[in-house]
Parts: sequence; C-alpha cells; structure tokens
Amino acid sequence: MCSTCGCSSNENGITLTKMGENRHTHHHHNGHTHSHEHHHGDHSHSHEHHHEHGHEHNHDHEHHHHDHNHDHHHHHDVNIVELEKDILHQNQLVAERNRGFFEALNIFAMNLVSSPGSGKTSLLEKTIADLKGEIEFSVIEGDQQTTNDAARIHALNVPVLQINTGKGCHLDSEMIAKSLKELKPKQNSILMIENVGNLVCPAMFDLGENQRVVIISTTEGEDKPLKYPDMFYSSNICIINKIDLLPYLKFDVEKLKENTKKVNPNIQFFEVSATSGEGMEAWYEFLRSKIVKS
Ligand SMILES: Nc1nc2c(ncn2[C@@H]2O[C@H](COP(=O)(O)OP(=O)(O)O)[C@@H](O)[C@H]2O)c(=O)[nH]1
Ligand SMILES: [Mg+2]
Repeated sequence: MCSTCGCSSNENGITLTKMGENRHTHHHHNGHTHSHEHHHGDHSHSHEHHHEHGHEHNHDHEHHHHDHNHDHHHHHDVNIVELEKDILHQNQLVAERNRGFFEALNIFAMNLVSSPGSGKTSLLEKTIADLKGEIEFSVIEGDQQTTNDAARIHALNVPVLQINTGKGCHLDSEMIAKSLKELKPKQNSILMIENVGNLVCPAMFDLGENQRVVIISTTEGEDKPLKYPDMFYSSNICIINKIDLLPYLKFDVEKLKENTKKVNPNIQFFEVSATSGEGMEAWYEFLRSKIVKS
C-alpha cells in the first residue's frame, strides 16, 4: 500500500513477463492489509499473453501462494503513519539486498523515473541501440498494464523483463528482487530499470539502484522540480530530454536547472534528444565510465 496517494500496490499481485519466453509468473505479496479480489479456484485471471514463434505454451503459474491469515489491520484504528513506516522499512531492507547483489556482480543499476511520456523508453532504446556492442545491458520495465515498453526493448535483443504492477503506481525493492531471479543480469553489465511513470510515489521506494535518474522533457514545465521536490532531491542525475523541440517551445532550460538546483544542488545534468541523438554522447561517456573493463 502506498498511503501517500492512497493507491493499492501490493494487494493485487504483480505479473512478471520475461520477453522471448512463453512463461510468466504471478507473484502475490503476503501480509495483505486489505480485502482483495482474487479469483481463487476459477482461474479467471486475464493475462496478457505474448507468445512468439508458436512455441509450446508452458505456463508456470504460481499464483495461489496466499497466506490466508491476513492481519486485518484495517478493522482497527490504524496509525497510517506507522503503517507507512513499516512498508518503507521493509522496502529498505530488501533494497539493501539488491544493492549487495549488484555489487557482487559489478552491475551498475539505474532507476529511471519521470512523468508518463517524458521519454524513458525512447532514451533506453536509443542508448541500447548505440552502445550494445560495447556494454552489456539488461532491462526491467515497470508499467501498470501493458508489455509495450518491454516489447520495444526486446526488439533490440537485450534481456528484458516486464513488471506489471496493476493498480500500483511504483516499483518496490521486492519486485526487483523477484525480477533479478528471472532476468539473471550478467556480471559487469548495466541494469536499466524503467519505473512506472509517476513523479510522486517512486521517490519513496529505494530499489537498491546505484543511481536514480529523473527525466524531464522540454514539453513539461520548468517548475516540475519545485512541484515534485522529493523526486528531484532523491535523484543523482537529471536528464533533460526532447531538446530537439526547443525551437518550437517556450521552455527555459536554465530556469529548469536553477529550480532543480534549489532542491538538489549536487544533481548532474544531461541535455539530450532521444530521437535526434543530440547530446547523447556525454550520457554515453558517463555510462562507459560506470563499467570497469576487466
Ligand atoms: N521530439 C521528441 N520526441 C520524443 C523524444 N523522446 C521521446 N519522444 C516521444 O515522446 C513520446 C513518449 O516517449 P516514451 O519513450 O514512450 O516515454 P515514457 O513514457 O517516458 O517511456 C513518444 O511519442 C516519443 O517518440 C525526443 O527526444 N524528442
Ligand atoms: Mg515507457
């Protein structure tokens, strides 16, 4: 549960889809605090199936791992602040485990956050297409409903796994821990995690990433960092995307940077266009510097 926006994230279960395999896994979180609407026994879940090449279907459903001794906290007086603290504390513990996993394998993990449509997937597509020969990438795509973004990455032939969060408005560290077991990212690689498009809730959930990258496009307001300070404060990098559109817009890049520095003086900027490729070289140099050649 994410009590900041009142969304429900953990009670409906998530779906993991590994692209290029006819297999998906459903994970439900235990310790639910809400009544939920699972269709037990009748298998009436509606899955999005992406079967390719007519392979034999090998569904590996694991979706009845419920502990029915749920704590029905909500029947009592709940201190919502305490509950949120528990969730974030639990998230932090698993985030540290993910960080250990990345460190052991020398994986540089980046958590990409932005509003919907700022260009996260486009940036990944362009980056991977250009650097694929030099750097090993793997990708985790977060989205509420579709596997569209994972399909776009899969087209580039890199390992990609889609997490569908359902009603959930953010990824959490547990989802990433489960994904890592399926995705098995390689040693000395870069893992890109595209978070759910939302500048609010993902700010609170550490995934164990090495760096958080907030993407803002020139079609958004210069005051975004002031409206969503938590996200800009918790990010290490700010990518200003769609600079190819600047001639047509009243968007002041310097003003945006100024506002961003008000909430986070240490943030590092890149100005790029994921479609024209302008400015991408500096971003690529940064990524290259994160992979120590063995
Ligand atoms: N002009 C322009 N359009 C872009 C750029 N990057 C992304 N777009 C477009 O913005 C839309 C949303 O991009 P997408 O990558 O799906 O955004 P996401 O929701 O953050 O993953 C698409 O129509 C992209 O083609 C860019 O640098 N310049
Ligand atoms: Mg996307």
